Amino acid sequence: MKIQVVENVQKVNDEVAAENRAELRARGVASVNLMGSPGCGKTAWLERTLEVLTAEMGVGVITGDLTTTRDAERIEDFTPHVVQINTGRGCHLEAHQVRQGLQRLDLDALDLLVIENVGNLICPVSWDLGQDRKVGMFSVTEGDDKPAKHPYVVLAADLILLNKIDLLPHVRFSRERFQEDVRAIRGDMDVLDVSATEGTGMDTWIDWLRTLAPATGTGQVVGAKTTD
Ligand SMILES: Nc1nc2c(ncn2[C@@H]2O[C@H](COP(=O)(O)OP(=O)(O)O)[C@@H](O)[C@H]2O)c(=O)[nH]1
Ligand SMILES: [Mg+2]
Repeated sequence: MKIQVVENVQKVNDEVAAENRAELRARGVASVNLMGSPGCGKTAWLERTLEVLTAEMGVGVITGDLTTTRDAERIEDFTPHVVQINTGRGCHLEAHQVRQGLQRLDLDALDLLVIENVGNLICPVSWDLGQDRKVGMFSVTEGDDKPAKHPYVVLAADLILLNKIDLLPHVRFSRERFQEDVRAIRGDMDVLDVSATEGTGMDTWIDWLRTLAPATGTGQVVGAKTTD
């Protein structure tokens, strides 16, 4: 009986995620679900991204956090299109919460929506939100063994960002080992070294986002996946 309940919850989530996906497609908004540990630098990387990207396209952010509005307050300095979702004790965002977020955003003003998931490498992975792409973020301060220990985020992601690369000289971290472990899980996975504080990797990241969400304002989402 318990298993049945869990299955139903997941099924309802997938149905709502499909609605989110359909609505975002219909409104011409590409979407990215950004997942990573607490403190890996998701918000910092988004701040830096918005600094560049808002000059050429409409970018909205839905940010998930247990109890505070601090990330939304940070993002608000860069775009008015931001919604904070508080999950309470929930360790991940679910599609119905994103649905509520979408209802509070002016989708016609957006070309791209980035969803900053709750800081966690496990729970967010299995919950479809209706996004076009999933991005997994690690940082060098977490240690080079994290992809091996959290393979599911690597399996689910379309791109892996390795943040805080500026701190590489100061921490015990083997980029080779990190890369090898990622490739052992997903041979085709791209890993992009980035630094939110230095701006490293920003050009490549912005190009990746541009391909996903060309700033046409005409509702074209290029290469959007039809399924999650
Ligand atoms: N040195 C360095 N610190 C960073 C970088 N990115 C984020 N941080 C710091 O890491 C901490 C957590 O960042 P935050 O964006 O709040 O992480 P989040 O919890 O993943 O959203 C903050 O003190 C940031 O200033 C980076 O690229 N390099
Ligand atoms: Mg954050």
